[in-house]
Amino acid sequence: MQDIEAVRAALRAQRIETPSWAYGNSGTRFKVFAQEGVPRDPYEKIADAARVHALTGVAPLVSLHIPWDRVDDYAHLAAHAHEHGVRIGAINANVFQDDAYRLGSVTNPDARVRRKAVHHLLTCVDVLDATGSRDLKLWFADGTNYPGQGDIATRQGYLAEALAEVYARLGADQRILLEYKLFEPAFYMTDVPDWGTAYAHCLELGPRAVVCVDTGHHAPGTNIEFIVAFLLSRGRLGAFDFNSRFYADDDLMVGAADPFQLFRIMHEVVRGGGLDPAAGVNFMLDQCHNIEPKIPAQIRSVANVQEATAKALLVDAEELAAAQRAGDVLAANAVLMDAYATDVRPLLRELREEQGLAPDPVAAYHASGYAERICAERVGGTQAGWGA
Ligand code: RM4
Ligand code: MN
Repeated sequence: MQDIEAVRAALRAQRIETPSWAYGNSGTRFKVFAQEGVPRDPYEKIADAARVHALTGVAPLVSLHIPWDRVDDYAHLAAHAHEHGVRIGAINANVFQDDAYRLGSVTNPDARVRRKAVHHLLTCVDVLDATGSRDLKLWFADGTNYPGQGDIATRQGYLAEALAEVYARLGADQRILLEYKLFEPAFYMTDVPDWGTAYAHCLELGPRAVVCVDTGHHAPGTNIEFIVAFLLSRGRLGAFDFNSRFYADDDLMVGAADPFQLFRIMHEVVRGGGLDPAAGVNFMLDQCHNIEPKIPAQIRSVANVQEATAKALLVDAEELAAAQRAGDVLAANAVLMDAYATDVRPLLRELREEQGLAPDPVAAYHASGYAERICAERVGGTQAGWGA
């Protein structure tokens, strides 16, 4: 039997970070459907993130994307977050939306473009300093569309050089989260396509370079929990970008497409000690809400992560280990399935009530009048979206 008090304590301690871009307008390359009440600037995005935290009690951090969330005074933005009861989390460096990056950013064949990209990454470290953030998240859209377009090994060298320069600039408590992605926007070859490449670069850089696993960035059928278990065992699992995919990088709500996969991932996290804050795993969401209302979708996503975590915590580790030692295949599998089949929603409702929160945060959001208020107040100006 699992110690239920330990399960409760672990759930109370878990923190989930929400992304500023989830609150802005988003869509596909076919259409962006604007929504009423969407934030016009990073200050309003942070206010929405703070709502999610106020209702869930476990989401006190919000990631920024630079330049989407560019402001003149980042310390002021951090103070605004603080006033709203949240903090700035990971800083996502965006080097994929400037015309100069057509052939890549840090792996561009032109040294001047590489310099421009590295300069932006270094500027993002300044943002970390100003906001007190720990993590610089690097995702590169770099790659090639056609065989022969670029030299793969040369580009790996450029990547290593750029990463080394940024790593050298980090403060003692700051980290690089290196994210990988199988394909898109480059379709033939991507410069950081998989966890192995990210891990190899992190090893070369040093202990404060760790891998970010975006759950949407794998080929169908990939055993993501293996990747999680491996990286965690080597001290290199830095963060998750949680979301759901049916086909490619769909960025849908975490736990929506395959809640069982999310459970299996969280089982490896629990098993490997990744829930302990000392392990340094940052549980972030990287989602876009194209057709559904954004704030309740974030609340639901936070709850989905909590549910998967609760189920993973309920796995009877001793019984599982005993069945594995005995080679009892069916018993071992049953231990996992029993935990997965448990309805943990009553437990989570109880934990929320203990904290003085409403047991159903989505219902509480709808009852709060916040949605009506932002629709009435946020009139005029330019709504935030990709690129703003
Ligand atoms: C990328 C990657 C990054 C995210 C951008 C918007 O595919 O997942 O983490 O910041 O999209
Ligand atoms: Mn991501």
